[in-house]
Amino acid sequence: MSPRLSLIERYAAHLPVTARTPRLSLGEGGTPLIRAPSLQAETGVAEVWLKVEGANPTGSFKDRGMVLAVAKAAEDGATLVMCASTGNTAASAAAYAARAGLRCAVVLPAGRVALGKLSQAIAFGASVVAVRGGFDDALRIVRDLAADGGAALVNSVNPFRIEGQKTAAFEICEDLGEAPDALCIPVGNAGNITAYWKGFRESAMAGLASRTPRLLGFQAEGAAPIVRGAVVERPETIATAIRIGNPASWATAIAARDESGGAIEAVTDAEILEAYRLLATCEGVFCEPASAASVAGLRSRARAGGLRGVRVAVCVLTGNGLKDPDTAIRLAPELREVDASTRAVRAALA
Ligand code: AN7
Repeated sequence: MSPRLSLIERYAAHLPVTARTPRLSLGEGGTPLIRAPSLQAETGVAEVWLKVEGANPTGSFKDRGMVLAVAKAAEDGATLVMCASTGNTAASAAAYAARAGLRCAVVLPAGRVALGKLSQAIAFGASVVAVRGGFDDALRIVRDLAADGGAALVNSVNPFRIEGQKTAAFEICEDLGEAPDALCIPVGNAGNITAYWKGFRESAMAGLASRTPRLLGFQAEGAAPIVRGAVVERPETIATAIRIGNPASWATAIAARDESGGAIEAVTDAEILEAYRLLATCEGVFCEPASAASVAGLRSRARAGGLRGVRVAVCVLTGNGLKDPDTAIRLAPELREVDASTRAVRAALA
């Protein structure tokens, strides 16, 4: 049996790759699309599917775009890649840079990056700097630093990131044999909703689908600049991955929303955490809090009657639950500790 094709090889015809682009891969893409029966029963949507992006090599969708951004940086002769990050971009950049033999520098908001992501950036050997500020400050700083051309910037302002990430839309159309009616997706810096819209449009042009879906994007209520129509100076949410007040891909997210006939709405932290818990306990899928914003949004629209005409919905679960063990444990009841006897354990479980 031969191993499955890497993302760059599989989608080469749709990506800006040349004969000189390194065939870099850590096994990204080809993630599961699984049914969500509990959500179907609750929302009345006939088919609800989860696109489990936490199954990517570093545990988030970022790997799809990062493999291409780092490969292109290597092709261009770069020796250093750089990014700002709420955590997942940093983990992914650090991994692909290590694989490609490039150095990696990441700038993070101090104290606001989930433990799993920080461990990854460190383990993969990146130079990590935490700034006293938010993601938006970190992005401004790396844009400054990269402006002299000394480092390849691999945030989603890098067009290769969007190109790589659009492949998730191709996969969904291939797996369903058609585009879904609606795609629910968390929105932070807004690169991913931009990428999906490009991917769905190209899927339709390539004959993988006969139409395009409505894109339903969801921001956390305390970090919802696109919903409010204004920059949020001090974004706040438990979903640290999407704690972003001034998204870089704002304009293209609005285009995706409007051209697809969709919407970008806010969900509360309470709704996010309820969806997070339901996904794990009822569907057996452990995603990180930001990812659960897509399902929180699906549920909130279902309650409000906002899913009329939607027979097939896909929720993008952008990152793995293991990324943020602190949140999982903080929500759980205290762990009980008893004597190491059958009797004591039976009593504790009763
Ligand atoms: C799990 O890693 O911005 O709207 O620096 O990690 O494309 O930004 C992460 C974003 C959703 C939002 N879900 O995607 C970063 C970063 C998870 C994420 C998003 C992120 P975009």
